[in-house]
Amino acid sequence: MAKIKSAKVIVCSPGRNFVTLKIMTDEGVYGLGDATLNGREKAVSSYLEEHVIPCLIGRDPSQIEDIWQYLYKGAYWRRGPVTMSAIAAVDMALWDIKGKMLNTPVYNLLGGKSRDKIMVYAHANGKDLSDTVEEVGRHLEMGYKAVRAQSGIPGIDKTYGVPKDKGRYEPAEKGLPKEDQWSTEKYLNYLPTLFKTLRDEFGDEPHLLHDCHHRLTPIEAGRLGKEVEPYHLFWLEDCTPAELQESFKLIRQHTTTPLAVGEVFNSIWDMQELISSQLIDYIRTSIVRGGGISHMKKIANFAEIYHVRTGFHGATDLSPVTMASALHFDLSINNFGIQEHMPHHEITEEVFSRSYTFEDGFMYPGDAPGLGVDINEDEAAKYPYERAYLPVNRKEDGTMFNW
Ligand code: EZ4
Ligand code: CO
Repeated sequence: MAKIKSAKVIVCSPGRNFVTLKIMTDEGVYGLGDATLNGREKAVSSYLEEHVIPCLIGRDPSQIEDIWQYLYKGAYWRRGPVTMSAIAAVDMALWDIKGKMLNTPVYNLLGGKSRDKIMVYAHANGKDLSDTVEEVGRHLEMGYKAVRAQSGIPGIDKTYGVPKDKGRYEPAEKGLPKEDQWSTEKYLNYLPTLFKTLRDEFGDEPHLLHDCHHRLTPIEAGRLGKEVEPYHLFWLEDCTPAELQESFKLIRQHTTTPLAVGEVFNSIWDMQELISSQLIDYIRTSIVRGGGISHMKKIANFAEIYHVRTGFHGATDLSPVTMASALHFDLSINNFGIQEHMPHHEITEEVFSRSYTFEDGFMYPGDAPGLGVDINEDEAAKYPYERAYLPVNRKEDGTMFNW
């Protein structure tokens, strides 16, 4: 029986902050897990270092489910993004180790391939209407079959999804939180025009998505969903903050636009009613947020009964270790919907090597044993942690709002 010999947390900032757990066995095999929680990185790294790693030493790394239950039930304090990100990191690393020890890719351990390729969606971020049209066109030319369109809103200074300079959008910024501005009225008046223009320009075929980023009330979301119905979005994401799961009943009464929710959720109990009452169409929780591969398997299997498919979060704050885990998972389940793909910074790719690939709008996890991701610790050491936060958001009159 192999034993966990040691484990360490690597915090680095190649382009942005990442927290990576590396678990070593006494047989020389190691596994990687992602523990990055955007803007709260050090809370998870200290949770792992102070409270989790000491409990792992000497355990059998093949007992993934038992270790998951030990960390979840054994903490007494259940759920929450810090705890669940830490458990997720351990879980990913153990699946990675199991794959390496059995010399097979993780998707094989999850039931094998359920499809040949994984459809991903890209981000098109424009400062205004014409810029957004251009960005959507650029991504379609790159081969993407699905594109999320976000745009600057006329009359609003700085908002979600709009890069400061042309090109890459990374919401977390160094230093203390920056402030965005918000007007629901200006947003709602503008958004249908954006999607009408995109359909006029690109026709019916490309899948178009949009992220409301938690900014509408249920009835406002109902209005927006209804008004964009002619442009048949693939999904409208996080239209309302979802702590109050029953609020989605109101949205459902008003629109047939498919709804995606859950990138901030961290356990099956955050979405139990949303799924079982069929109030959403896609569940967004990804491997790092939702307690790792083991817990996400339960979520995806539960969702399958209720016609809910997966649409995992895949922004740049999820490290290549989560991206790889997600791709193995996406390939293996039947109720896969789509996968978000926001390519990492070139510097990130110098620290993390990966066997997953992108081609013509689809991604592939590759056939390397385990997750197929590695970290170069010497490279990582060149990029120490830098404090960074997600922005906060205020209405035009100064009221603190949802970001
Ligand atoms: O704001 O990952 O759908 N994607 C998103 C992301 C999130 C960031 C938060 O860390 O909503 O851009
Ligand atoms: Co989102």
